[in-house]
Amino acid sequence: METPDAAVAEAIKASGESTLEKATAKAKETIDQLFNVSLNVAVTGNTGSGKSSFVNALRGIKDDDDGAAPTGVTETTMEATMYTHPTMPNVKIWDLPGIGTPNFKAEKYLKDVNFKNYDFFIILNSQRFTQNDIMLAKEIRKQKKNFYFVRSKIDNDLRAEEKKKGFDEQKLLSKIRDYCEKNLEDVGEPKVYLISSFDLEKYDFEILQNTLEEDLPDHKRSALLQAWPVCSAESLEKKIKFFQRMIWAASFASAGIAVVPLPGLSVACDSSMVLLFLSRCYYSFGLDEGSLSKLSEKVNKPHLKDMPKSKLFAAMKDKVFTRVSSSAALTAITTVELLFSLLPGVGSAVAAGISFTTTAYLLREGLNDLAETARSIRKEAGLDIA
Ligand SMILES: Nc1nc2c(ncn2[C@@H]2O[C@H](COP(=O)(O)OP(=O)(O)O)[C@@H](O)[C@H]2O)c(=O)[nH]1
Ligand SMILES: [Mg+2]
Repeated sequence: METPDAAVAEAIKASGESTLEKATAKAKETIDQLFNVSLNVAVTGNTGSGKSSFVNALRGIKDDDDGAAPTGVTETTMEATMYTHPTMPNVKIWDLPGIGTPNFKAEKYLKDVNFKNYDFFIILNSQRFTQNDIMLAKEIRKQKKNFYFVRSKIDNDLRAEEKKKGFDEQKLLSKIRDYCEKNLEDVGEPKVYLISSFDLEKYDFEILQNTLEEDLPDHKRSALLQAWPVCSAESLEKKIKFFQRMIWAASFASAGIAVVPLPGLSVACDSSMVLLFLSRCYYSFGLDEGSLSKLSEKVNKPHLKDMPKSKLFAAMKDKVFTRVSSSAALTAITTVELLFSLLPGVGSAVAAGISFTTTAYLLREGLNDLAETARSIRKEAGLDIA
């Protein structure tokens, strides 16, 4: 490990600032943004187009999980239903009412659902886009918000055709995409993303993610990167790099800057910030119980859930009970435990007063450990060819 001065100097350099004071001030802002940034995603479209299923998919939960948006039911309210992201309370996915009624009025609809609340809209359709979709998109644009057209249930279309002679998946996908886009010439030929809520690893889900990242302002992009489900090896690596870039700030924050990222959690205690940071990584990489059980069901490998993993992973798995990172669950892991899991041989005397150097080291090692675990699970699941 480096000497304390070297670690501090390195963190200042990573901050892009020239002095310790400026770096700590920037760290406070960065960490505050990391933990508290809000994002509101509106999911709209016809009744039956797959809105509620898409909402659940974005939240990384199964349709029959507790707290899932009910699917396959006819909507009866004209109100938007809010679903918080399971691990980021400030990220909210809104299941909007269906727009399929014959006398649909886009302007009134947007007013009714409080359109100002949303960062962007996703307009779903499982067939061809209709006049209502187009009217809605135009009205959203008029209100200076972004919208994205998503053609849902694409797995159904493929299944219906795959037994036919001469079936070519790429050709069929292009055909559907062209058909939908032609249908939308009226709104300036926007891109249409083909998606199956049952398999986010396939089709255009990742392209949609990349587009959203490009379109969102910096601070919102951070929420998206953390909350968006892992849908490819690349998207996992992007998340890992994102958290790596935050380590300098988390190190300063752990060193006692007055930041209170969650109510009731004192960051005066060095380990809270380290744990909070690592728990964000843990959830963001899809290592929590809910995500793993969803994955193991999908690839039909029950053992994935219980794969032997790192000591840090085990320490977090046993202690982080709820999917929302609550302060109570986090403080249940003690500094000593964390140190033992990451730095075998470190005694409790050291744990009593961990230094800047140790904190920075813990953050880096902890992140690497979780990243490796996430990579090996993807490999074992057969998602990435080794
Ligand atoms: N095959 C397939 N079925 C889907 C998909 N998304 C939704 N569904 C099904 O379509 C039906 C309507 O979905 P739901 O999410 O309730 O639509 P909503 O009325 O727009 O909220 C349900 O039976 C879902 O299981 C998908 O991506 N693929
Ligand atoms: Mg619904």
